[in-house]
Amino acid sequence: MIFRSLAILLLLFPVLLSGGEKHNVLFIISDDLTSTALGCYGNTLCKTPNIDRLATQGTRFTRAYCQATFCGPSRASLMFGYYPYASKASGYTSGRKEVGADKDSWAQHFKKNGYHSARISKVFHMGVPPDISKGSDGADDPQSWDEAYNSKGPETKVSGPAEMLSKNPGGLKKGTGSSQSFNVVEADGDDLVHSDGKTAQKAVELLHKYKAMEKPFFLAVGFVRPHVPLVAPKKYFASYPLGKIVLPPKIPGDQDDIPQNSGNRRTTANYQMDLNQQKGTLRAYYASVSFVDALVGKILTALEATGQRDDTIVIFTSDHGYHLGEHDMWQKVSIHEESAKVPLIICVPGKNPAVCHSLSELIDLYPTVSNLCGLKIPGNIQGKDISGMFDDPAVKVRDAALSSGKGRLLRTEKWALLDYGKKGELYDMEKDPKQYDNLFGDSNYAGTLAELKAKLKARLSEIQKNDLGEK
Ligand SMILES: [Ca+2]
Repeated sequence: MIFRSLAILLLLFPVLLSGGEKHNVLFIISDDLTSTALGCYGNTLCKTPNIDRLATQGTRFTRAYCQATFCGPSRASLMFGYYPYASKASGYTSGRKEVGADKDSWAQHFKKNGYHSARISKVFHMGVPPDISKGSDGADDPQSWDEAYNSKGPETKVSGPAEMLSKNPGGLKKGTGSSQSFNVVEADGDDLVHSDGKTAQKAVELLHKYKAMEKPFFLAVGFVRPHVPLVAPKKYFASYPLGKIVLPPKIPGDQDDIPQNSGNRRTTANYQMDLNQQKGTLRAYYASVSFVDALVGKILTALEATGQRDDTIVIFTSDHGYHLGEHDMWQKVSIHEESAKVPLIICVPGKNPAVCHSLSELIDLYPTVSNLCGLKIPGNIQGKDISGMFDDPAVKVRDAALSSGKGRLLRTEKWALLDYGKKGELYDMEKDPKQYDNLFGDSNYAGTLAELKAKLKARLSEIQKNDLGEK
């Protein structure tokens, strides 16, 4: 009996030594994708069968928030594990310069711990479309990867019917640029004409290559749609005739209690869009989302076909959300729910499918996935390990999520405080989940407001105290 136990222990020894299973990690990040466009998050028009299927196989998080509502700082934060306040990586950088050479990014941490790490296309910040048209690295962090690939694509230079759906490109003040304008192209040709099509093809190729590899892999795949320009193969537009498009309800006076600032200025009025242009934008956004969905499907099929699905953690998310006409607002940068919340689906081998309503943040990915793969969590990164949620989706790790744009968002289960200093917005998310009734100036809620402001202040000071310390 003793001998048998000893023999079993000896057999288990290598597993015990490794401190956990070395699952592969497949991290798929979309760009500017709001959860509200996905079937699994309740959209009844936009077709996303592959992402919906993934959601039924893993844990779908309904209250996951980005740490910044635009590309650069959100990606720097989730990849390095620091809040933008702490790292000061608030612009279009990788975050490397700000956090310093001695810190390891999420991918680099895996690379240093026995993983083969690879990037395809936009993971750290890239300018879309300029870096995509050139096939350039953008604000990459080369030390994070064993191999990295860019996917050059024609973007708006592709052939096919094209239109511009805002009379004031960018929707901003005159002369502030047009990189956020609603340029639409129903492109001729197939998926492979485009950057994202090439990205998926490269991912499929690497998954086949990795099948024979001894090391586990950390493969990060970035899609650039549905970021503008809204360019996708024509076939994906076919499901969305303009007559079928339904805009969010237009509530008279809805804009009146939203403070005007640079985060809130991408409105229908500022973009000068008529109803057909608004619907056309939504239609092209949905086509772009369906395009990404089809490509996610191709990658997951390859993961299965190569027999690696059962030992791979699959993550699907976006760098932040997006407005599609709610409050007559468009785009990102606002810190309202549509812009600050992200889709987040994580499939962990051996864990049951679930829907998790607990608050979580993109910054939690680094420590959580490290723990799930048996890697040590670096002591000074600022996210939290939420891996307990895969065993029990009712587990709570945070009592509030924190995001930022022009201002700061503190999101508890019941309240959303959008803090702009003297001005702000306060919403009862249980009674008013669509954020129509701003209670910020309502004296009946002065106590609640003071409590939330104190909580936000404490949270920010805690983050700053714990900034970029020793590993
Ligand atoms: Ca983005």
